[in-house]
Formats: sequence, structure tokens, C-alpha cells
Amino acid sequence: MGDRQVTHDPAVRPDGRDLGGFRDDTAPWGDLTVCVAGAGVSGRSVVRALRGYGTTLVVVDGSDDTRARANAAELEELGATVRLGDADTLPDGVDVVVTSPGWRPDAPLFGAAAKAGVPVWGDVELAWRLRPREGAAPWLAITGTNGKTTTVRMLASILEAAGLRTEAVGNVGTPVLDAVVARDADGGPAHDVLALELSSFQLHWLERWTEEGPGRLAPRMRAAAVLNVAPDHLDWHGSAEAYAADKGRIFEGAELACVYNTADPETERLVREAEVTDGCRAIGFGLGAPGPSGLGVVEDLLVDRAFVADTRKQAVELAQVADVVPTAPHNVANALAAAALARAHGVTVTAVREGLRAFRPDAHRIAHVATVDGVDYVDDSKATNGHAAAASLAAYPSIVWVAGGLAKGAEFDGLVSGAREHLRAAVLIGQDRAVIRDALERHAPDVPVIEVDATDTGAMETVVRKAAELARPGDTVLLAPACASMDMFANYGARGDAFAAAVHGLLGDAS
Ligand code: UMA
Repeated sequence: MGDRQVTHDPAVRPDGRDLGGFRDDTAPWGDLTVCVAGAGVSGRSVVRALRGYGTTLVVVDGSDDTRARANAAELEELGATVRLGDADTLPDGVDVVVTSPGWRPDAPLFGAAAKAGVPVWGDVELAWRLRPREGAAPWLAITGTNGKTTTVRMLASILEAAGLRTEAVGNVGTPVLDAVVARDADGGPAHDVLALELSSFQLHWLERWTEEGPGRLAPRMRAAAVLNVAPDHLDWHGSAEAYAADKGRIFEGAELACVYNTADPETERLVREAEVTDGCRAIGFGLGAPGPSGLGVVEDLLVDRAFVADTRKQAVELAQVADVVPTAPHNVANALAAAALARAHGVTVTAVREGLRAFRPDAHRIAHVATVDGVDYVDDSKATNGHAAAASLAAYPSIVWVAGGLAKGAEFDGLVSGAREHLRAAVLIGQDRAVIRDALERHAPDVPVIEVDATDTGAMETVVRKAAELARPGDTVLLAPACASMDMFANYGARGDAFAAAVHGLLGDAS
């Protein structure tokens, strides 16, 4: 971490367009023509945020199905022009493209933008530039391969317990822009501080923070955390290195604290390589006793040795381990990361404890659905990559594993060889199930495998029935797909719901 001073001067972009002046809500946004890439959750938030300024908005989306048309109708009502079914060419007269996070960097639209000298921002970059000039809420941000949604919600719970007006935003589901443009009854910013979950995609689309030049205006977090880094989204980023580098960008220009996981050296490396603001501290969290400037666990207590007057001699008790629900090791680590960000922002020990006690995890995260004929059915649909599925598979001794979906370029050899001893059988679904089947053949050839060759959402009933046939009393049928869901379902939540509905169907049969 270097000693860097951050300034807020306007900047002229290398292509000559003076978009540096567009750095808060007082800029002449109405002068711009913006191409919005994607009519999904993020694209719609871009239109909602900019329409009030009179910005000319042209939305492009490659889809032209029922959902896309419904989104287009909503956007046209807000005054945007929408082009469906052609996402490759740049509309005329565009000053800047604002992209949704899922668009790959090699999309033809961005090639066309580069050729025309038109910059591309992510929706989070736009959110940073639309922050109110007066009283903007600082950003506390979290990324990581796994645990970030839970951790950002824990953080919001702690900030709320501290009496702060806050919201968990970003990849968690509520676009950052919606929060940034929200105003209170007096017309001031509606939030005191924001808790951001940022995906590697969203981080990729942020301007690079640099000490000099246009990058001086790039988003910077008051405090940021990387929870862990394991291979994911390799098809999008191109390599594990590029994925990690994009994750590391959350630390660039950080003001007060860069928070890393002492059990994951890659997260610490990303802190070391980051260029941050003068005075920014590196804070480690982990399940052991904390060193100076760390948060950790001593016996049954969560302990802070970082945000105390004398980090060599002092420590404060934050909460009991039992205050964290569920008290699984990875979740205690999540709680420590959330606490570190809150403490960096000046939140009291009491608020950390109260916030953690008040927090309850979302559905679809190692959620027990039912026990049928002595077999437990567990929904961990949120395990959308191998790293998350491995944690889940390690938690049960004898498993009928339900897996598959979109592999996102991943391989599963390590996952399967690590979980081999826990597997009674596997039931595979989805587009890339053959990649998992091949890994099972290589590393666990004795494990029976059934493939369900259907891509309609009703396939989950077949999957659960097959799993029930393979399971014996005492086993766990575990939905931990290690893959994304979008080949068959709207999202991982819908996949988990379909699993739970199929299990309840079995219960109906059994009663
Ligand atoms: N589209 C194209 N061309 C493309 C790609 C997409 O036209 O090449 C269109 C699609 O037809 C669709 C729209 O763009 O209409 C979708 O854009 P998007 O994929 O960026 O998704 P959004 O609806 O804007 O939702 C995004 C996040 N999705 C992704 O990053 C893929 C949501 O995270 C996030 O909650 C939301 O913004 C608000 O910030 C979801 C996710 O799966 C939950 N995230 C990944 C993860 O957690 O692993 C990163």
C-alpha cells in the first residue's frame, strides 16, 4: 500500500471529452446522450436516475423476448428510446455508454464505442458520478467469491443498529444508483452510509483510480473488504489472474481501511498491491486470535484489536460467537469482515453486537428444507461455484449431491476429489452437467451418477425423485450446484424454490 494523496480536480479524458466535470449531481447531465447497455435491473436504474436530468437515453438490449419487451415498455414510458434484438452497434451521437455488469468486455458494442472514442462506464461508476455534491453517503464495500451477499447484509444490520440510515445495495439486488439518487423529506441524501456488494463484473467497469489524471475521480471506498478469491466467472474475465485483479480494484484509493482474510493469502496480496489514500490501514480478519490491527476469535468471543487506542496492548470484545447465526466457521468469518468495515466507519462495539444478533441469513444458503423418510433435504442453491459447493459438501458425511447448470468455464476436478468421501451418489442437471460428470468419472468412479436430461423448470421434480431413490436414511440430499442457474431458472432463488417445492411434493407423497 503506497502513501497517496487523493485530489478531486476535474479531468479531461484522454479522448478529449471533458467528462471529468461530470462528478456530482450538479453537472449538466441533460447535455449528454447516453447509450444504456442492457434493459435489466441495472439498465433500468440508469434510466430512472438520469431521466430527471433530461439526459437523452437510448437503451440497447440483445434480447427480444417477452421479458425484454415488458422492460422496454417500462423504459419507453420513462422517456427512453429502446432498441431490442441489436446490441452490437453504437447508436448515433452517443457521448458515453453506461453498461450493465453482465456484459462481457469483448462485446461488439464496446469495440464500436472504442473506435468512436466513446467511454464506457459501469452503472456503479455512474452512481459515483451522480453522488450529491453536499452530504454524499460514504461507501463501505465488499467483494469476494463467496459470502458477499450475507456479509453486506450483516454490515447493513450493524449500521442500522448504530442508528445510521443505510441500505445494502449493488450485486445484492438493489442497484447502487437507486440509493444514490434517493432523497429524504428535506431534499437531502436519504442515506448516511451505504453498504455495497460489488461483483467482479461491477468492479471491472469502474474507472481505474490513479493519483494523477482522469482516474483521480474514480470511485473510492471509505473502507473495503475482499472476503476470499477462488476461481469463478473465468469465461467472462478470461483468466483467474484477471478475475482476481478486478476483485482487487475495490481497494484502489480506499480511504480508511482495506480488509483482508488472514486465511486467504490472495486477499492480502491484493491489499499489498493496491494504491490507497494516505493513512489507509490494512486490517486482517480470521478465525484465530487476532494480531495487532486484526479482528479474530478468542475462545467464544469475536475480538477487535484494530480499532482500539493501543493496538499492541488493547483488544475489545465485539460479540459472542453464538451471536452469529448460523454459527458455521465461514459465517463467523463473514461477521468479522462486516464488523471490521463498520468499526472502520466508527461504529460502536454495542452496535456491532446488536447488529449481528438482529441479523438472519437469506434463504437458499444451506437452508434445511425438510426431512423425508430419514433423509435431510438441504437447499444451498446459492453455491453457484465450486468454492461455495466445496464448503457445503464438507459439512455433511453422506450426500446425494444435486449439481449442474452453467459452469462459467470452471473445472471441477479439485471439488470432486476433495468431496469424494462424502458422496453417496450424484444427480446432475443443466447445460454443463457433462463437465461435472467427467470429473466424477475421473476422481470418484464408484459414485453412481444420474443425469437428468431436461431443461424445463419441471425437471427439478425428476431430480428430487431420483435423489430420493438413491438416498438412505441418515443421508443428506444437497442442492449445491457449483454452477449458475440461468440455463434453466431466472436465478438461484428460483432454482432453490423449485427444489423445495419438489421436496414438499415428496412429503405430500409420504403423508
Ligand atoms: N444483455 C445483452 N447483451 C449481453 C449481456 C446482457 O443484451 O451481452 C442484456 C440481457 O438481455 C438483459 C440485461 O442485459 O436484459 C441484463 O444485464 P445484466 O446481465 O448485467 O443483469 P442485470 O439485470 O442488470 O443485473 C445485474 C447483476 N447481474 C449480473 O451481474 C449478471 C445482478 O447480479 C445484480 O443484482 C443487479 O445487476 C443489480 O446490481 C446477479 C448475479 O448473478 C444476482 N451476479 C453475479 C454473481 O453474483 O455471481 C455477478
